[in-house]
Amino acid sequence: MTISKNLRDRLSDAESVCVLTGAGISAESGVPTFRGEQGLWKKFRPEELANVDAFMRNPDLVWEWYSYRRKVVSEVQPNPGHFAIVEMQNLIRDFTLVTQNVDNLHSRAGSRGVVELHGNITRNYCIRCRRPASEELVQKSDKVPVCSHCGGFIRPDVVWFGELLPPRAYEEAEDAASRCDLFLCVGTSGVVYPAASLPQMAKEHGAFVLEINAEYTDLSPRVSETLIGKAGEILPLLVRVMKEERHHEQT
Ligand code: BV8
Ligand code: ZN
Repeated sequence: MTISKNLRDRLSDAESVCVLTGAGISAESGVPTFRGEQGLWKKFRPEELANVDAFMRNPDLVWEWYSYRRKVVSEVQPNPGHFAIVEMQNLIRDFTLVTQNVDNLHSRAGSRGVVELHGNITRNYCIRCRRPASEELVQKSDKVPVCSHCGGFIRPDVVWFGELLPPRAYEEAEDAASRCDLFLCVGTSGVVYPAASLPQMAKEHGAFVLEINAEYTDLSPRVSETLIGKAGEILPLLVRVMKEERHHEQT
């Protein structure tokens, strides 16, 4: 993979970097993506399961889907793509990682202050009193558990379709996107809003927007450059170039 002169300069000079990740960065860890050919789960589309109505209509089915996904993410490891982002955070003073993923793999890899736009599947809470549910209550139930305090259903702490993103998280993401001079968009199909509006926001504020994806996406026509390939291979390469360029300047 050749790194263009333009991108090399950006990697060398960037003072403020914002990274947006989607399911593609976890694919090499073995976590199925949403809209890939292997699909996430049987015949259902995420939009049909990841919403409140589906949960209220059939809480056990939705709970089972999340229990399956929790089990998958507990059995996999972060991959070189996640670790490269940790290294990048150590190189850049003003660095923000924004993720759409709920699999907790960035935090497990060592990323600090991860902005979780769509929540985190390892956290659950009561829909009535909103108390956090204990790990052992969650683990032992294959049916939807009920809150030991008020009897309400327990749900995963993720943002479902039609639900607002956590306001503070989205604000932090918008701030980072509008002040960065380099925006990396990694492993996302750019289908889900408002997360998918962040690359455009960065570009409008003058950032160099680099897309890294296994294929071209809806975002591709609107970014500065697209690198086609695996995040787990491209991100370590970018960090190597960043180190070379910056070490070079330091000497
Ligand atoms: C809201 C948590 C507002 C749950 C998720 C019509 C037009 C525009 C918008 C809408 C619309 N109708 C409805 C909306 C709004 C809706 C939306 O955007 N819908 C889409 C489907 C059209 N958005 C919402 O509802 C949001 N809320 O807007 O509220 C509001 C206003 C007022 C009042 C009330 C509400 C909430 C959205 C959050 C939904 N929750 N997840 C869960 O996970 O169970 S979204 C879900 O999709 C995941 O979080 C996931 O991260 C996200 C995005 O998917 P991607 O990450 O991009 O994954 P995908 O599989 O699509 O793509 C993977 C990519 O990786 C591919 O491109 C592939 O090529 C690439 N890849 C694969 N392998 C690799 C790779 N790349 C590199 N290396 C590899 N190895
Ligand atoms: Zn409760």
